[in-house]
Amino acid sequence: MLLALVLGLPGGCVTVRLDVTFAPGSLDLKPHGTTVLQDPAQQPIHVGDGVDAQSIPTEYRMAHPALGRGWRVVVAQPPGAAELEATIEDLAPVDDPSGCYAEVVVNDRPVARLQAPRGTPPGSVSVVRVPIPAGALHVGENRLEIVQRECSIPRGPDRFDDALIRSVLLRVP
Ligand SMILES: [Ca+2]
Repeated sequence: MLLALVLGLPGGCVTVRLDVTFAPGSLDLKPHGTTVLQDPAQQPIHVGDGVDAQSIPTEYRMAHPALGRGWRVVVAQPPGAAELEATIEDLAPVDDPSGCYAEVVVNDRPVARLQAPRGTPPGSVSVVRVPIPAGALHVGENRLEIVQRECSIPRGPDRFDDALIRSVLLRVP
């Protein structure tokens, strides 16, 4: 899976992204309706630093997960605003005492935080919807990522929350 960290760019140069694993290939954004980035029937993806990750089910838990998951999304015509719907297990809630959170990043720009509702108990599965502003996606290939950000209150070696991405949908009205 680490091989997926190496991204080929147009022009033949190669950059290495250390913290996000990209899904193989690319997906065409449907001009209207739902584009499936991560199908709930696919193997869920453990993201985080792998430290204090006991709440991730053992069958999906990785010793060295990537901090995030990315997808390459090809857009044929300029889209308006879109909505991202993510189903994530053990996502840090808004009132997480350690200040951990996940973020949606489009073409290296943070566009929204992904947080479970206040008071969500650890281990819960949350469905979170956030807007992707018009202009964030451009015509051509885009990189959309869900990334764990460093917790604001240190917990020893546990610096990033661990969570399990079960599905990711992109909706264009
Ligand atoms: Ca962790």
